[in-house]
Amino acid sequence: HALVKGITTHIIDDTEEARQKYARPIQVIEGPLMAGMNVVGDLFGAGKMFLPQVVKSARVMKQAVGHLVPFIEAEKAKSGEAGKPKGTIVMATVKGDVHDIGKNIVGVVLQCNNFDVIDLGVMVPAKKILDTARDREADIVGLSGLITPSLEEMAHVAHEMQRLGMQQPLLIGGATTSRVHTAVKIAPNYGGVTVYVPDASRAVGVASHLLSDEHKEAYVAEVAADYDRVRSQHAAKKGPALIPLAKARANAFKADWARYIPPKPAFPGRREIKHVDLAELARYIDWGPFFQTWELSGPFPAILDDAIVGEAARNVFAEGQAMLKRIVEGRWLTANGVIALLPANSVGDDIELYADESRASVVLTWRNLRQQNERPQGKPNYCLADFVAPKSSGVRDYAGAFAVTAGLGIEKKLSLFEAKKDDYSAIMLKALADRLAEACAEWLHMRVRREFWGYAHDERLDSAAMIREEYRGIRPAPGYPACPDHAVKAPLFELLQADRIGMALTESYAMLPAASVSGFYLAHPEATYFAVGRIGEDQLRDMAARQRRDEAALRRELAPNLG
Ligand code: B12
Repeated sequence: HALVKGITTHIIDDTEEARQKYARPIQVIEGPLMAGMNVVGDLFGAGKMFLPQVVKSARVMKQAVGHLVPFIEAEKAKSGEAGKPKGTIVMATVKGDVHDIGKNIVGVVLQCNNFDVIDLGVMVPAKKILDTARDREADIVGLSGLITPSLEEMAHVAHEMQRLGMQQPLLIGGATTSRVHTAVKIAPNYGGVTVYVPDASRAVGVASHLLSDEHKEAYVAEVAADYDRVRSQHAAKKGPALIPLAKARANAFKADWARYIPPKPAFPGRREIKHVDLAELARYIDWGPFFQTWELSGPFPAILDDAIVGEAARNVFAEGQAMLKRIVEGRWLTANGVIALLPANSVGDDIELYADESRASVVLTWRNLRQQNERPQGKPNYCLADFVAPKSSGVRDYAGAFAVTAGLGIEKKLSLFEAKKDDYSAIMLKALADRLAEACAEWLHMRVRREFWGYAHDERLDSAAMIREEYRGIRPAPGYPACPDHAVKAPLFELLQADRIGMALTESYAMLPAASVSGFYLAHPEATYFAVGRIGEDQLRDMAARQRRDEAALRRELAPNLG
């Protein structure tokens, strides 16, 4: 009962009582605990129980197992035998990437279903993943990644598995991964089976099929046939009709620069904003994605009254609020930000940021991509550079850069939760840190508009209006659809000296701490978000020339936009 309901209060006493009742400690796991987890698994599979509850049940299970392990070990030392899990899965977030909420959720759900999960954490090089898989005789390897550079790293791991003659199934998951990408770019590197897993609820079914003597063959054949189909559809797919880059440029968005008077930043230059008041940030939280993390779908606040997920949403929301209060009052996290507001002009599709008003010294060139798909009549082919006055116009425009984090100090609390085998609280804390990071980006952008740049000093929007982006200006973040190139974060971090507020970049341009956001500020009233989408070979060549980079390397980086 405690397990299914996720109640931890008497778990050690109850487990001890059960241990004394059964002949062997392993029987407590194989008997009542597994029976409870099976109920949880079935209810989750049938859509009658939701992820927060599953993770809470897993917490009960882990704590109970934690109590039993010493007894099992003692017995094993005597008899030499142990209980057998369904299979061993080595999981990791790939090299260069720092995101692990999704992976951790999958790990918990698999453990609930009696899989032995060896979680190697984040930023794990291929060699370590594959050495571990070999040494621990893993049955399955699972990879996770959130940002596009991780896609290439996953293809590399698959390639390595082939080179090493491995046979284990490879599971692929994480926000940027997809069935098409897995079928087209990852699976062909590896002779073993590669499967894309869209979410935690699917992971158990996939792993069980792959390890079942009865179902494996048919399942592998089904996946192979499906991916063959995906590959041929992908090869045959024409995608949107593209126009030549020159034509796209001719159809750029054209602001009326002759009549535009760019607002001059009230406080130009670099500025650190440290130890931001977390209580203040809490007011700017967009709760929508919080429910997404917990796999509860629906818009906030309507989700709280939803007929199906409403109760689960209310519970996890209440517990999220309670932990948020503890984060704020106990100062569990530190939120810092840094901005730079600088003279800027566009030169073609590039945006140049200058050291000072002389505009003689370029401190950062942000090279942007332009939409190249055929646009409906009257619609421009956007590029972010369109929103900054061209150098040739003589108009003295400005742009901003920012980096914020709300994840400083998180490890201390996380290790406490991990020591207590409390995945639920660890995932909750990470999800809240992410929300605070986004809120910090929102809050700082508001202060930039109202004070530091000051072009909207009388702006007064409530947080709902802010979430709807009813303000002037945008804050595009590298990696988002309007600016898919992550690499610009390197010069951006240098310009901002982001290390001084405790932030760093990995080799794949993921930011540390994980709960971080960085990007640019553009203030033109008509500046808007858009998706660059597919680009042509001519734009790839043009970009390689602008960046003075090897075309092949750039091709790999821009692969998601090349189709
Ligand atoms: C919340 C969020 C964030 C949070 C952090 C999220 C986190 N900790 O994971 C914050 C606000 C910090 C953030 C920041 C950024 N983000 Co963001 N973010 C999102 C968002 C809105 C939701 C992601 C999420 O949490 N989903 C819920 C979790 C539980 O799902 P999940 O991770 O996908 O995991 C599930 C499955 O994928 C699967 N799974 C995952 N791993 C594994 C492993 C195995 C083995 C298996 C079987 C299954 C499996 O099961 C999981 C559970 O169901 C997405 C958009 C979207 N709708 O996906 C963008 C998104 C992921 N972000 C994106 C980007 C670009 C960024 C930034 C680079 C922006 C910037 N310049 O600042 C930064 C990077 C941060 C950093 N540290 O480097 C892009 C990435 C695409 C790209 N081109 O690279 C996305 C897709 C948005 C977009 N549309 O462009 N982000």
